[in-house]
Amino acid sequence: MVSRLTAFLLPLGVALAQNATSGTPTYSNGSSTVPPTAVATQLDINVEDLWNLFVGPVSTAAVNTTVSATPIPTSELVPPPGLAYPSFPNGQQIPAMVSNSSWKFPSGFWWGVASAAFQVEGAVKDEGRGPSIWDVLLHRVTGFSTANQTGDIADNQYYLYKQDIARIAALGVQTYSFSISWSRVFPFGRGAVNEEALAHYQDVIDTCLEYGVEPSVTLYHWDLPLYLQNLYGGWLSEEIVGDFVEYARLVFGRYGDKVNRWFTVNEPIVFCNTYPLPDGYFRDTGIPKKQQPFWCGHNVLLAHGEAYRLGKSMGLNGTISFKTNGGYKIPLTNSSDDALATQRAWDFNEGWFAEPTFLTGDYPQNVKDYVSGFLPAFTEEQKTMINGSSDVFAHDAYTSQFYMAPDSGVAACVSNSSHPLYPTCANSTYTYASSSGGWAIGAAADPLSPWLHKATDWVPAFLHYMQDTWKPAGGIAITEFGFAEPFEALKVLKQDIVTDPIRSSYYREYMQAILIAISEGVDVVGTLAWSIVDNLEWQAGYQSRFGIQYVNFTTQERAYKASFFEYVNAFKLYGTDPVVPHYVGES
Ligand code: PNW
Repeated sequence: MVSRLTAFLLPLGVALAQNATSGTPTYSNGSSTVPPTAVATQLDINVEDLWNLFVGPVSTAAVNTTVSATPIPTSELVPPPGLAYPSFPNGQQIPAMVSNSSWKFPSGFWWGVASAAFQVEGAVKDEGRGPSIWDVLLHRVTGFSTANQTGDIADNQYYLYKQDIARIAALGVQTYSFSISWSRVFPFGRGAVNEEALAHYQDVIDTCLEYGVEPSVTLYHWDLPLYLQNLYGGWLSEEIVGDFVEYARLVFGRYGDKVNRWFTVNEPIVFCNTYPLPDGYFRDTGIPKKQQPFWCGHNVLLAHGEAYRLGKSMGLNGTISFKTNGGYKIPLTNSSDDALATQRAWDFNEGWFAEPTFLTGDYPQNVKDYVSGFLPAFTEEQKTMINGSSDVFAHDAYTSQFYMAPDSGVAACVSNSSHPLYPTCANSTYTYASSSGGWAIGAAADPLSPWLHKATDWVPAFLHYMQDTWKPAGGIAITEFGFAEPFEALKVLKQDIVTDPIRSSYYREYMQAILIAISEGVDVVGTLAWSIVDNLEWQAGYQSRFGIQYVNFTTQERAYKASFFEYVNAFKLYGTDPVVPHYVGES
């Protein structure tokens, strides 16, 4: 018999039958008999089997039913003392210490906090959820996360969402942006629908509306249904396009009348670069490892484009957008090779997805030169479908970075496919050139998030760059930004943890940077702070913390950090629309 454990490695769609006369199994793909070694089976597998075979036992939380919310006591809503000061304002600037009258967030500006299903929900096996690739990565791949921590319980938001929504409502937060777990709705990613999951998200959306918070939904934030990875290689196969579109159809159909802002995929620049997945845990597609991110990107663009067109044809009122990510890219020196390298870095990151969706329906030339060697070219029809398929330029813009040519130069790298920096052929650093003093670009975040430095002084230039380069008709939204205070997980006292000076100044200065850019004519339409609560920071586990609320992962208690007040304060001072707290009780 074909082992159940190895079945996923073999081609599917070939039926296994017992030979009635000899008792030996024969294998048929419907037209001819094939040798047993090349054979797979159509396993009649249920969700429990998927868990048992590929993930194993999971932990469960003490609280495992939905908890009602209680009003947030006024004593918790007292802002902290000032933690940041403007630097040496001269006489003319002194009024700006209170408020700068030339700054304003326009009416209709939307702002809030964000999360993602796998990072906050926990309850991974409850109410029919199927496993995602992340359950396997964190349970089975030793060392994949820093301390081998899993998403099994996380913030238990699957049951605690009412209080989490109440807590942001009490500070007057306007939007909660969360993602739906695809493998809750379709435990196999396709086929049977799990109505319990749909009822759950219905209630999350209704609870937001009840507490005066606008729900905003991302369809895919990295938690690919495991079954689809093992069936056809997940994002590496064009088969995913149809499955993603059916998932979008169901979710748009159920919640389309209540959600104003949709995001299809979160940061394919990141999740496509998680391919190749670790050897031996998932189906091997045979696609060369170096090509895999680009096959993923190809299928993401098709899946997103079709889902966008579907949403529009269904008459959704709200915006539907694609979420890109990445920092501002600054040439390290003014050499022409550093300029070339910087352009290649834009092209192989933001440009890879932004140029097709906003400008041309196809890749930047530098990317095309590389991928045309193996990817199918987009047809004219596909290009038309992809071009113009994002209503807002939704960018997760945390930081900035310097770029420079590889030591051997850009040209030598581009013509050498075994160069370690090929095909991007750009080097990067967070440190100014030694001729400029060799300083860090800004304060470093937690060492477990080494890609992140506070570089808020580059944000106005970055916002201009986005507007000038991709010319989004619906404006720019910063759909994630945030900071991991260094060593926060090592702090012991709650009052020390919630006093987060670097994150606070990050939010203050980031909001100032947006106000400056708006006053200079950049069309910024919204911001989402990452994250509503400390949560599972993927491979960094619970050690690197991005919450603007603290979470005690033993008791699941939450507490506002000083940075949360800093963020909200920007809208109190400079918002056109009032900040309206909801669900505040007696202290
Ligand atoms: C985002 N970079 O990822 C994700 O959407 C979140 O799930 C995550 O928790 C958050 O940022 C904080 O890490 C990013 O290297 C990962 O520039 C890496 C980068 C940016 C965003």
